[in-house]
Amino acid sequence: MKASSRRAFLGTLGSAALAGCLGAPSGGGDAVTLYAGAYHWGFVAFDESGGELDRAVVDRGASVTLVAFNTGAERVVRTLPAAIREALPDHETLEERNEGRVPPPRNGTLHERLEAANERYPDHSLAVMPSGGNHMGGMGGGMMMHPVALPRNASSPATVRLSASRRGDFTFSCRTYCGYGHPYMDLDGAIVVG
Ligand SMILES: [Cu+2]
Repeated sequence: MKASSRRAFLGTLGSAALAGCLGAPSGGGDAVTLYAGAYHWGFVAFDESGGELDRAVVDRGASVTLVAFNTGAERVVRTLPAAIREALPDHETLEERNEGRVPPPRNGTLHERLEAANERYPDHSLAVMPSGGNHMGGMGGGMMMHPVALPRNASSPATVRLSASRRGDFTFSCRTYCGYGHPYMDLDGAIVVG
C-alpha cells in the first residue's frame, strides 16, 4: 500500500506530552481507553478491564485515549489501575515473547543482550504509524502519533488522546534505541480503525 494513501489516519487531539503536535478534535464517536506497555523488545496492549489485545478494533470517529508506559518504570506501574497492573505479564514472560520474534544474536544469547539493554538502554518511546509503512523513514512519513518518551525513571504514564478519523491498521513502534532488539520492537496492527 502506498504510504501517501495511509497518511495521517488518526489526528492527535492533544496531550501534555505532545505540545506542538495538536490536531482538531473530530467530535462524536465512542471514547476508548487503551493501555500500552513497552518492554525489551515489544509492546503489550490492554483494554480498560485488563484484557490483553493483539489488536484493538475501534470504530472510525472514536476518541482513543492511549495510556503508555515503560513496564520497567516501577513508579508508573504502581499508579496504573489494578486491572492493568494485575494483567501485566512478569519480566520473564515478556522475555519469552522475544523468542521467535527477535532473531538470536550471532554471538552470545538473547538473554545476555537483554540484560545489557536493561542496563544501558532502559528507555523506550511509542510512536503510532500506519502498518506496512516505512518505519525507518524518520518523522513525518505516514506517522500518526509522534513518539512519546517512555523513560524507565518516569513517575507517570504518557497519556495521549487520538482521534480515529481514518480507517486502517496502525502499528506501535519504539523510536528510541533500546539495545539489540530495538529494530524488532513493534506491535503490528495494534489499533485497527474499522
Ligand atoms: Cu524500545
